[in-house]
Amino acid sequence: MNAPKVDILLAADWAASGLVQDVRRGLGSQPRTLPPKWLYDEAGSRLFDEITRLPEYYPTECERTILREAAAEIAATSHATTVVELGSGTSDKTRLLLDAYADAGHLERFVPVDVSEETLREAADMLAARYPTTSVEAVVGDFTLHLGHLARYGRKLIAFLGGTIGNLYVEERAAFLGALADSMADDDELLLGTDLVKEADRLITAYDDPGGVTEAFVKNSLHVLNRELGADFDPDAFSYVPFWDRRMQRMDLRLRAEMPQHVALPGAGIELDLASGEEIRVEISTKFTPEGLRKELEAVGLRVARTWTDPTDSFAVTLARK
Ligand code: AVJ
Repeated sequence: MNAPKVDILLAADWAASGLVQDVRRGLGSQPRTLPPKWLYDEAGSRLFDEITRLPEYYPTECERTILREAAAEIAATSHATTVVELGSGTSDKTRLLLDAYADAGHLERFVPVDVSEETLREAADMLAARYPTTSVEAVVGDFTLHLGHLARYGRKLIAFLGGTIGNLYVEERAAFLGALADSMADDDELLLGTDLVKEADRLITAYDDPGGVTEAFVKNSLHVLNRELGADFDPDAFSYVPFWDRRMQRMDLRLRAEMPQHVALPGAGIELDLASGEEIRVEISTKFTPEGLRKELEAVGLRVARTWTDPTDSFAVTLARK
């Protein structure tokens, strides 16, 4: 069997030192924020997986519908022999794409990139068994830091699915897309999944499911801080506040302190005094229009070759080239 290779690009202290930095910078200043990558420890990855199966959370099914329809065409017109997936998680929907490439007969290598080593190892084993003639070369890495690593693969399609790009702030997104374009050779391709702007009701429901799975996912960030930094957050003292920021066209997911709180985070060497009603932003999820996205891609020298949307126009998958 073709045992998967797993390359670890994250330094042993990546989580420790990165989390400390992010916590000092983000929680220590106003507005208080925490980058969403810290949501994906083992429990968080499991909760996110559960979110993708909620009826209220439409993006996963919409993107799956699109990939089911578009995969054969993408594989048939693509020259790629390597498929890279950024933020690959379980690579669940990606199998539709990999199946199509495998059928088209030119998939030499699959490179899933994710920060979660456990999730990645599990996915890599499953994928290596499913695609016996494809070399699975997993990378434990941070897609905002390790794009340079990808330049070594020629003729590649870089898939960045699920709408994860929506997690980045405007400036971060521009820097990320620029670095992504830099890592691409002239005939490389980008396949980008983005959630689309839509009525606020539908958006809010998708991020505020009645079963509370999303709330548990967002609150898990406090458990991560308690465990990793010896912090003493009381997750029950916070309420979950998701709202649609119309001006910035993004969902803004926050935790609000329901009473004044003093929190020590010894691992980061800081203490916080939170007033009653004070909020911590744990995640943003930006929504796009096809036109806005086209402009952002063009700004970094990428041309849109084709955009697919699902029948409800909820989600888009865009194929772009240099
Ligand atoms: C994984 C970033 C695409 O923004 O919809 C889902 C994360 N957070 N529900 C999203 C998420 C709460 C998700 N992404």
